[in-house]
Amino acid sequence: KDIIPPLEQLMVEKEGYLQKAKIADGGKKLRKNWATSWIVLSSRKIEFYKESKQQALSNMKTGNKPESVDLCGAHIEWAKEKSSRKNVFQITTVSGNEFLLQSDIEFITLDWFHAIKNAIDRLTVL
Ligand code: I3S
Repeated sequence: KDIIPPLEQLMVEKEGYLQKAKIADGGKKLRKNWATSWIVLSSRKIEFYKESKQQALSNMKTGNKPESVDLCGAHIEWAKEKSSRKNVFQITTVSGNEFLLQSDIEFITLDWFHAIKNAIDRLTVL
């Protein structure tokens, strides 16, 4: 049978490419490994795709799943000290996953930071 998710979960607020490095999983530190990710922000979650948007869309048929990050209770902060790169911010989830996100282009990074922060703040008020 079809399961229809609530409309708000389907609403994409922002999507695009950023550099991403996952640095902790469930509180356990991981070796930093930067890679380009296609990122989709909706009201409650962020999805990280390893591949390009086009590849991701064609992979959906084969059931290739993105990494999904629950924004409920998550934290976002600038993380200058975590990398030699510029424009780096960190998202930390309730489950103890930590992600660094980065772009060399400042306004792109700022747009993403504020879009994600707004989503997190809205979830906190609810
Ligand atoms: O915080 P670190 O350990 O200096 O991060 C660098 C390393 O993760 C490095 O990989 P290796 O662990 O294989 O040496 C990455 O290639 C670098 O990009 C990391 O530093 P930056 O400053 O780029 O985040």
